Amino acid sequence: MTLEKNQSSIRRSTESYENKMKAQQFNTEEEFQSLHESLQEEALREFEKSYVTHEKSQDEYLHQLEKDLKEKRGELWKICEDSSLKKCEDLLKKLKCDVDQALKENKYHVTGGFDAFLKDKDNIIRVYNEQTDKGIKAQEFLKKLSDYLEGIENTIPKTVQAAKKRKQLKRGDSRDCDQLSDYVQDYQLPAGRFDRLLIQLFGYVGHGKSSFVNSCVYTLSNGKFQDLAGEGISNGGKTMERRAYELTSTISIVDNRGFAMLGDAEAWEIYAQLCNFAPFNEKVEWNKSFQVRNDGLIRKMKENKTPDLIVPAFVCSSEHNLSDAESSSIKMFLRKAHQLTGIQPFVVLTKDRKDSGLRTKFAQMGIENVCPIENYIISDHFSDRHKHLNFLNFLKDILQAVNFHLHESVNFETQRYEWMSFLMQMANNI
Ligand SMILES: Nc1nc2c(ncn2[C@@H]2O[C@H](COP(=O)(O)OP(=O)(O)O)[C@@H](O)[C@H]2O)c(=O)[nH]1
Ligand SMILES: [Mg+2]
Repeated sequence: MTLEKNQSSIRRSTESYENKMKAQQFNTEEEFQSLHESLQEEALREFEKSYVTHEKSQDEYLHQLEKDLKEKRGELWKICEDSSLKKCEDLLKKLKCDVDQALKENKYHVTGGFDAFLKDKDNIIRVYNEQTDKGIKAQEFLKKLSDYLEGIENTIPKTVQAAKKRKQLKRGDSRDCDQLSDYVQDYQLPAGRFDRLLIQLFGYVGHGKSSFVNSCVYTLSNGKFQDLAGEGISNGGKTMERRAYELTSTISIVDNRGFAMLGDAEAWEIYAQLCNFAPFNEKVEWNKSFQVRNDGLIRKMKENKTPDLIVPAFVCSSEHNLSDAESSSIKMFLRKAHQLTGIQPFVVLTKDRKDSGLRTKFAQMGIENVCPIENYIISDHFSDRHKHLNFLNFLKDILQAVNFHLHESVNFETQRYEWMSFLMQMANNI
């Protein structure tokens, strides 16, 4: 009988502890812990008063009660934590969404944008603080929000500065290696909208894509010439993978497997690369089943990654003889690449030969950016001012085309669905 009485006092004390804890809204871990301690103290005292003497000592009961309260504390803590986590995550997502939209619309990385950002930042922090019932994770998520905003705040002056520098590039500078190199090195994309700027190369096997990668890296590095991309049959074989090589912290150039002919399968694969749907550092397969293509698209669609801004660049040897049939399929292909990326493809004519008819052929296709160059190659890589200028001017022209493209306000989400539907439809017909 006394045992039951004592047990029921323990139950009552635990229930009373639980009810009082549940009735309270906590905003910090300290608040939670402090109430727990005072209610635990209260429960122990109450039990002491109601204890009825029997063979099990009061201390043993107190010890049991303490153990029960500790367990209850754990359960209640978990409930508070889960509900606070959900509330804070939802709120953070909503607040970030507004900033991301402003970044996409390029509201901050322009002259005067810094002040606009600071105003929005104050507003966001105020909205966050005003939201009640955020629970015990409120401080932790406030720190996350502040770090996120601070990250953006740090990039704005740099981008605006670089934009001003961009405007300072004068006409004569296209003959000045240092000016051009600074211009390329300092180039920044508006933060938040894109991850990197990628120059995506494609073209026939052996036309100089890997040598072009080596040449661009060499020109910007001021170091020794290196065969990074694997020119010709060095490195044990022809390029089979799509691989990005960093030129600056913003710009990378992407080497590719070359094709023997430009059929639908090859075109599909390159369109997928240009639309942010193809993987890096994997063997490029031209011929794939519908299922494999489809699965790849769906896998990429599920990734929630900041997109790369991709510029198409067709590499073609000046020595190549383009048949009429080839010309017409390349023309259609380049037009589609333009439509998909919003940027007219650049054509790099390697193994420069003054008498090559290709300059005219590409001009007749309506291509404005035809760049005849002589690559630095393993057997001939003496640094040459004229060659350096050619690569630097190519990069400068790319950046200017990108600047123009950035004026358009493109919604990446809408674009992604359009790309996906185009690629699926095309995959159906190969
Ligand atoms: N003379 C000359 N040879 C080049 C040029 N570009 C590439 N090559 C040579 O062409 C071959 C194929 O070049 P590579 O860059 O591997 O072509 P890829 O298959 O398109 O990557 C190599 O032997 C290079 O040395 C160039 O501009 N001039
Ligand atoms: Mg190659």
